[in-house]
Amino acid sequence: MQNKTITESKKLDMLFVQNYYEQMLGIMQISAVLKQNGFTTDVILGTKEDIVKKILAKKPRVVGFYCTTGFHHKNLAIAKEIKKMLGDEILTVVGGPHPTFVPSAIEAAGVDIICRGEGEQAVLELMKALRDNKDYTNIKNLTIKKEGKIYENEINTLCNLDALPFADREIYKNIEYIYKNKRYEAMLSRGCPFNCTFCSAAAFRKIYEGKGDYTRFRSVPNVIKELRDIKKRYQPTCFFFHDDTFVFKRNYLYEFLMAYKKEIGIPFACLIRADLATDETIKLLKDAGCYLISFGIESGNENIRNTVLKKNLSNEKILKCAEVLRKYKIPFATFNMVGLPDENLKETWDTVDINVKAKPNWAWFSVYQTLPHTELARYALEKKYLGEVDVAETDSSFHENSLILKNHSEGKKMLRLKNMANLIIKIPILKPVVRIALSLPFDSIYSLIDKLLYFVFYYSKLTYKSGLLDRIHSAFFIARHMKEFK
Ligand code: B12
Repeated sequence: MQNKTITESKKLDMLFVQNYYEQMLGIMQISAVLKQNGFTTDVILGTKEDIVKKILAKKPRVVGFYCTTGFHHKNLAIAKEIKKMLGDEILTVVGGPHPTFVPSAIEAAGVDIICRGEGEQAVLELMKALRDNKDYTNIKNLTIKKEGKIYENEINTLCNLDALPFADREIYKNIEYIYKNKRYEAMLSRGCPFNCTFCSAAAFRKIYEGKGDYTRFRSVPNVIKELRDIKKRYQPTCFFFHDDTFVFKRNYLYEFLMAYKKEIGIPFACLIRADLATDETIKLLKDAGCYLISFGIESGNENIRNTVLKKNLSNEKILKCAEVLRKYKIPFATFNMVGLPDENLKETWDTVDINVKAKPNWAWFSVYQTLPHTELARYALEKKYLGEVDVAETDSSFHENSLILKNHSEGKKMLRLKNMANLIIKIPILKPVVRIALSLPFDSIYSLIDKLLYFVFYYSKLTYKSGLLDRIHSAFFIARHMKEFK
């Protein structure tokens, strides 16, 4: 009955819902596979109300949500609402890291299917089954709720990245802001080989045990061909490579950088691990056009960084990396977290202090949120920093607050210091003033300072916009849409 309704009229096959105002590779990748097989796709974003309205107007065959932990509240609420209105006329599929680690998401009202892990093959098989009126309850990576029963299927082998079609950028043609953005997101690999306790990488690897090499690279010619296509078609001003660690495989990287310099030659940004970037590597990155590097410090306290977070990275290596980046004049940003298990205000100061020494162009300070199935989330539970149910209740804000900080006697001060960290990094003599300010409840002023500094030092200088108007326009866009994503 359900499939009959779906196939009666020609409709949009798959409508993706995303929670971020940038190109998302997962969605573009699935869309490319679907279009290659004759299916139609589109993507939307906005407030909950906007999204519901758009879904009702487009009435696709399937609505697919990209869902990270924290954003599941909004996505599941939308799924519930549209299912209430459209019933069997529509199927809802939730994919991405959240359902991968919290498969109980299938039980939520309004969710028909969840996808665990990679979605290309699974979604394609689902769409084909729907088109051909065939059974879709046995597709690998999918858990399906149908007529009151739940069908859980095993995880598929990992896909061969070179066999995938290039990401479908055209899916954004109806979202002007994303479509016109001249910064292009790309990846050369999938899967981080390290075991930091706060990150989902180790949990992903576990799910894929025995299913192939979790850390995989595309061949250099395959990546270059895609970048060449993008360059010709869209004239990007820069690329952003989101690989977890761009510098992990040195020979591969050098081969890529040589080809990139010769055939692409436009500025690019990437993420590295401080201890993998030698003087030679950074010199080559600069030479190939790298204009921005980001790397994780996470905590300035070595005990927390290496014992609690298992990052396995010394202060010395961090400061050395910063020095080499300055030597080759590559602007850089660091990633830092506040509110980690075992962290007190003293350790938050350690994080500020190491950044004062490293002198990054921008230091991202976010609030640590426990991610499901990570070692650190288990540790936080064991040490009673939060209660059992709280892990899946993670908030979408990685900048405002967390359960750990709310329960912490110094939590307020740690949050204030987070917001004034870049002020101290830029003007270290202000440290005694900030120390006093931590006891004063001017939280909105501290948050405003943070936003202003972000605009001046990161946004306007390092995001590679095409001109002043472009910068102002996108700053307004982001400010206006920031709240929508919750
Ligand atoms: C690039 C990136 C970003 C970018 C772009 C966002 C994006 N997701 O594309 C930016 C910087 C914006 C970002 C922001 C954030 N990120 Co991030 N990010 C990544 C990173 C490094 C790569 C993502 C990627 O492009 N992968 C490649 C594509 C091909 O894989 P994929 O996105 O997983 O998609 C596949 C499957 O998930 C599935 N799938 C995806 N979407 C859908 C949709 C449907 C319908 C279906 C069926 C399947 C499906 O199929 C896809 C193809 O196989 C990952 C780490 C990683 N290695 O995955 C972290 C990661 C996704 N981020 C993470 C986090 C926590 C965040 C933030 C919350 C951080 C913050 N401080 O604010 C925000 C949340 C933003 C948001 N609204 O989702 C976590 C999520 C963990 C979790 N359990 O949810 C990850 C896993 C890293 C980690 N620390 O563990 N991120």
